[in-house]
Amino acid sequence: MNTDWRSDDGLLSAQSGAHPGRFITLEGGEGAGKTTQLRRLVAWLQEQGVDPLVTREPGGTAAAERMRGLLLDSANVGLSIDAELLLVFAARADHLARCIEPALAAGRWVVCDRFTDATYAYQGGGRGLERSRIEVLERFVQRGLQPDLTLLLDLPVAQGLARARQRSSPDRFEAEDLAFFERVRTAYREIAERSADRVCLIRADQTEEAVAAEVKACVARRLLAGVLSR
Ligand code: T5A
Repeated sequence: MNTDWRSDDGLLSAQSGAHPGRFITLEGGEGAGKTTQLRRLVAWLQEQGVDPLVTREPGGTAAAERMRGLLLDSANVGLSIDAELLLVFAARADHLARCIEPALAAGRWVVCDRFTDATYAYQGGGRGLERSRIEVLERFVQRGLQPDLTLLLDLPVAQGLARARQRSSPDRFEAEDLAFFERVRTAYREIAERSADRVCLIRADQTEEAVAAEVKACVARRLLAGVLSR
């Protein structure tokens, strides 16, 4: 990913749009095509007159990007699971306070590559952490804030890993075994079932164009109808 994801607080307030802020997240396993679809979605939203803030997790602020570095660095192979979970939420707390919440408060749309569903999928499903421990931190850090819409790109694990590994050398997560990623996928699919009102499950084993068409249809149906009819 080459995009500079850091937010600039001055820019956020200067660019607040006329539409009420909406919070969209993209989720999925490794190599599911989130970044590819995020770029397409943002370009399409701009055509519709919505200029969203584009960000990612872990990361999105200078400090959270440094925490991302710690989380992804293969040198930290022995990092404890609790430390991993706390780092994920420490990064999220900074990202929310200094990037996402000010943008939403200013009426701006936010499109974010991964959010807390990834914690339930990777630390909960993949690492086997109890859901209740994640819920405590979610309540503490998010104080009720949830995405308005989550686009979950679902792909067989082997296919996603092949795509991801073709592109770059494995980070600390990508070095996990197949069973880890099968648990991640199962956890994501369970989230989609449990939160069907928020999550759109999209088959990602299609062409980029076909996936993009489903993404647009989902956003138009769930979020844009009110905006376009004004
Ligand atoms: N993490 C994150 C946690 O453990 N807990 C958390 O709470 C959070 C927030 C972050 C890591 O952190 C972990 C999970 C992750 O391991 P990341 O960079 O966000 O890392 O996640 P990755 O999945 O590693 O991101 P990738 O950039 O590798 O995958 P994407 O974004 O899903 O895929 P993308 O778009 O880069 O595409 C990958 C390749 O596939 C091709 C693309 O051209 C590219 O080469 N591609 C397609 N090929 C064929 N058909 C299509 N439809 C295609 N779409 C894309």
